[in-house]
Amino acid sequence: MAEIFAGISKIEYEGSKSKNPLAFKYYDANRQIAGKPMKEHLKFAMAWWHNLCATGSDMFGPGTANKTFGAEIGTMDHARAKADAGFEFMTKLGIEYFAFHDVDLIPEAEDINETHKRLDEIGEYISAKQKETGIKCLWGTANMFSNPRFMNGAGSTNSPEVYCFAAAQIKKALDLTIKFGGTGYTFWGGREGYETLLNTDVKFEQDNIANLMKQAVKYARSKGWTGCFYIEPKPKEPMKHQYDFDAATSIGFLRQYGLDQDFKMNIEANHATLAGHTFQHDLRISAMNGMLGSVDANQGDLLLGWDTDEFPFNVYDTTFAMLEILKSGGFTTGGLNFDSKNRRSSYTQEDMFAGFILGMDAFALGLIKADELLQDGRIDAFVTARYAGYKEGIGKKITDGSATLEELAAEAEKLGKATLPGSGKQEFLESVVNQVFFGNV
Ligand code: XUL
Ligand code: CO
Repeated sequence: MAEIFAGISKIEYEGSKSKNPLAFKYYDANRQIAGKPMKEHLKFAMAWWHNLCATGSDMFGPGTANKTFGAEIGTMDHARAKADAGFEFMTKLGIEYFAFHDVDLIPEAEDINETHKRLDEIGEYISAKQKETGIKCLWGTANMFSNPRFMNGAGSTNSPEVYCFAAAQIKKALDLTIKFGGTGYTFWGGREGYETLLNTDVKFEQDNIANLMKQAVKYARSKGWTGCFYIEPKPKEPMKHQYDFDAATSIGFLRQYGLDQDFKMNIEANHATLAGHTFQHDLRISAMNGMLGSVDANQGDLLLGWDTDEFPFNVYDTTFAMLEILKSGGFTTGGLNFDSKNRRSSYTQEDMFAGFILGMDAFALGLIKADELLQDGRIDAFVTARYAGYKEGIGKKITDGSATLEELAAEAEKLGKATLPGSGKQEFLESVVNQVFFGNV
């Protein structure tokens, strides 16, 4: 098989002094951090959709990048060429996991039976490549938002017929995920939401989505699959109101419908910021509820109101993200999947590698700095001390729930006037972060 990324050899770690654009400066796969090699903390994954399929087209112009990989688009030769390109790309970057949408793998046919035949065929091809390379599947998913039949959603559609097509796609995508040994299956509710309440029964739609998820769990478990289902929250785009708005909303939904034992969150950085949160916030909300499953690693542009899926560059953000991940005990079934794409004017094969090198280095730095912040200990110590009043006296009775409202009120009346709570010291804490970041300059 011909090399697709000819002229680009294996990307090696060369250290922070290297000026080689095609080398890692910080990601040193086997370097031990907090008792584990970097690669085990980070569990990087490549997704088919932006990296192997997207050409940079937007509503103002066609694509700029050539993703034919030597084959004609729309053919099974092209499907195989994408798989060849993907496995060569991951091998050259030392990426050990992949993620996929069903219809990223093959050209979708008019008839779903033909689509499924093509998926079976590419499934064999990809399995063989997994055996050759040892590359594993992080998660699979069904694209239930591109095909026109999903104009009103999949689980939330007003058409039972379309609902059945959603079920058929989920069943097939689950079969493939299981075949690939995938440890996760993601629901991103692209069009599960609404534009106007004038035509929408929200409660009815949410009940139907939950039923579809329950049937998916039942099916996968009946096949002996022990992996984790994920909801990937996003507040808007393409729909105006999306039901999986953020981690808090999605966790509430899972608990309401009894799905919380089988599902966790797949948090995407730019989705969190679109919801008006930081990336770290949605990771914290997930982690503290035992719901931090996996991450789609990208970053947005706070000046823009849509999902820009940029390669992660902001090391403050990757550090705060890795801090949450480290504190939660790290990934089990999940990992860091690059749901990122090159800018439209970065259209060369070298740019594809540069994007991943940037993102992997940014998360490696984030891991290093998060570990240093934990070792420094001042921030954690401050947070512990901040709540120390709850360790004794009336404070302790508050936390163990034994103080009555009368007792609490009597305490206030006894004091007459409250002393101000201790300073939040935000500026000091931010300077600790900068000191850990830039220590010796
Ligand atoms: C869309 C998005 C998706 C999901 C999977 O914003 O992030 O790629 O990750 O459907
Ligand atoms: Co995503």
